Amino acid sequence: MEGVYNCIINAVGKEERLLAVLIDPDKFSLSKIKRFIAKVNASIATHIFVGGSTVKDNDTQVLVENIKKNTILPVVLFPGDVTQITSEADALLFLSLISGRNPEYLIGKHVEAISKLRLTKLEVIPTGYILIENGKETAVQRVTETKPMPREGLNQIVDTAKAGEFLGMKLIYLEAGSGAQHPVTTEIIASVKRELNIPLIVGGGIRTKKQLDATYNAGANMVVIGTAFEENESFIEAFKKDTSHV
Ligand code: 1GP
Repeated sequence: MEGVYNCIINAVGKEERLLAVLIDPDKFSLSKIKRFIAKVNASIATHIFVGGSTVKDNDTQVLVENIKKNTILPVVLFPGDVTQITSEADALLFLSLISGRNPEYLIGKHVEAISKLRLTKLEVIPTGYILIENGKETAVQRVTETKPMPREGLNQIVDTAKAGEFLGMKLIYLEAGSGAQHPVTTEIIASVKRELNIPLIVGGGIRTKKQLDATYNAGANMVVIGTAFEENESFIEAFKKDTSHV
């Protein structure tokens, strides 16, 4: 298999737009999974992300097993904590919260994760994770005890993303936070994208097709949507694959 990261790089090279559906094991009941994943398979989604801020031990593993049984899409862990690492997934976003200054989320959790990762074949993708202020406090902010970056601090956001790239991170993820009131602005996305030579992921608070398109048009290579699907499972049907030319 080519590997999740190489597939992303190839897709970005072809200017394809990637869409990750985020499933939070804490908020998504297992009984709905089969039906929901069938809809995801029929949509333009290219990846399934799994993770949450507060997930009970084992829930992630059971959820990932169930997802894998029902799809060939790559399943990528987007963990809120070390306990969410499970070998059933294809890859792991090894997140460094570079917008914050809490050493636990810059190196502490990473060291803690190694004894688990040694036992898996997960593809580990170093990812610079940047939390941007969105109008209300988010779970990431609470759990990590870090402040998001102010939206008006454009230069600081761009420099942070570039520092992540220079530190060797392979992806940059601009995060407004789950259920954000305001998604990351197109100005921030475009400014960061201009400086980066690695793929850009954007997520948080995207609830409409219009917002999704605006996010891609500003320069996001991959967009992550979770809450909008949690609140209304049928929303995924708005993203059906166009099969008319097949
Ligand atoms: C959260 O970026 C993701 O970490 C997705 O956010 O749940 O608001 O879509 P939403």
